Amino acid sequence: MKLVFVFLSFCLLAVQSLTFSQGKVAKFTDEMKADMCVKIKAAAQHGWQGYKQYAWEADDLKPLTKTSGLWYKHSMLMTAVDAFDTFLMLGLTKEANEAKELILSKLSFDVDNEVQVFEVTIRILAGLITAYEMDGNSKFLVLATDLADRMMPAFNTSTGMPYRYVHLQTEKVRDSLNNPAEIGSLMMEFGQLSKITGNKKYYNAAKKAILSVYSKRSKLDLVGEQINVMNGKWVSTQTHISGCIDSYYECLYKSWLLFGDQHFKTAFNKHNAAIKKWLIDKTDNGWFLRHADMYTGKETATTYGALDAFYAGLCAYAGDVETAKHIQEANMHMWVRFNLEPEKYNYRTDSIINAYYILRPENIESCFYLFRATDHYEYLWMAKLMTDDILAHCKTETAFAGLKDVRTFELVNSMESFFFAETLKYAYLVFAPATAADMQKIVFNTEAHPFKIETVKK
Ligand code: DMJ
Repeated sequence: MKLVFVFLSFCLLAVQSLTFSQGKVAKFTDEMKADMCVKIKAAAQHGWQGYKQYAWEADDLKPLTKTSGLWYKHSMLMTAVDAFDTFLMLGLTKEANEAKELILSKLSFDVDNEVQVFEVTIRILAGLITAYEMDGNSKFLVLATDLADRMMPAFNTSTGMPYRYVHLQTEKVRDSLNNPAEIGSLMMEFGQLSKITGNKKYYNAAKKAILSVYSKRSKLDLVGEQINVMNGKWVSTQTHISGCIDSYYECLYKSWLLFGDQHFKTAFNKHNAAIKKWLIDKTDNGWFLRHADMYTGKETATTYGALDAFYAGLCAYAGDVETAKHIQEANMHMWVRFNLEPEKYNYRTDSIINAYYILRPENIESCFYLFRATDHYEYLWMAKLMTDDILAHCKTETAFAGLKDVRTFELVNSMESFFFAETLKYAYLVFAPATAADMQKIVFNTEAHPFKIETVKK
């Protein structure tokens, strides 16, 4: 059995390299694109149906036990808020109306919840801002402003970098050991709220925070993965582009696009040059990114994974298609090597470190940016393969579930809200007409909520 499995994996890899590396990529027809869009819309409806049936008003659905899940004491309607703008972009009007009705009738932040600033900002605050921008109902903006105001005490530190947790009623803050991703990724949401409301305090607080991280970079222009927000000292000097750092880089570039503030562009350019110099590891299977020490640049691990896959898309978005292409080759290798991509993988020893797959979007997200940058069919084929794998192996009777182990397809009892916000959205947008997401007019936050570049003030 094991031998058959190894043989099949080998064949799949061989087919993959023939399909994607010869420069002779088969045409992806308009009919095929339309078919993919239909499938993805049906998947979004299936997942939402499961949430409605078994987890209505909760944060998320536990798809295997058919029960509901809460992040904190009181529901923040994580799934509904994260999914709303995806339903709008996919043209799922009924589902969008159901989510809107639920949010506007039930969501309140005057609750006894201590929340993680980063997660609640990228999912809930962002979802409410885009809901306001796309739908126009001012109640979304009232909710967004209330939430942001309740989180503002987190920024009250000598460095300007926020605490990780804040209580929504008491303003009590907790956990001064934060990381660049959780600090820097607040810029787009708080900044956009300032643009809409005309109140600069959100923009200023988030800008001070992200540039404070930048000011702590090493001489190599790299940052570590954990920092004390009280004294600005690095607690971990490990550097990479994975979790804890990833969206800090992403948000610097995107904040420049969104606000036109040169500080962000300068910071992104410096960091990006350093990433390319110190972290890119060119292998026969594509370009991976290593872990290293931020002060010496010395390699500390050859670990890569599902989260790292975003960087190909970011490079393509920032105009460096050549680098993006090679990294996407590595992303694709990681995907087909094990049926589906694992959370963490040692690309040098070719072994899995963490075998789970929790419906993450980054690899398909990179296909989206690369297709938009090149118009090359190969990124449609890649996105199709990934989407089909997810639909085949993660679909349950009630909704969708992550995998405990990508080698065995054993399921895990979780359907993350980013499956709606990001995975299904990027999958759909790769195949949909370009007008479905006009990238001259919007910038996606790290959770794929589309912020308008020109915002009409309220
Ligand atoms: C999302 O919440 C965001 O994309 C974040 O930046 C990283 N992790 C998840 C998706 O994998």
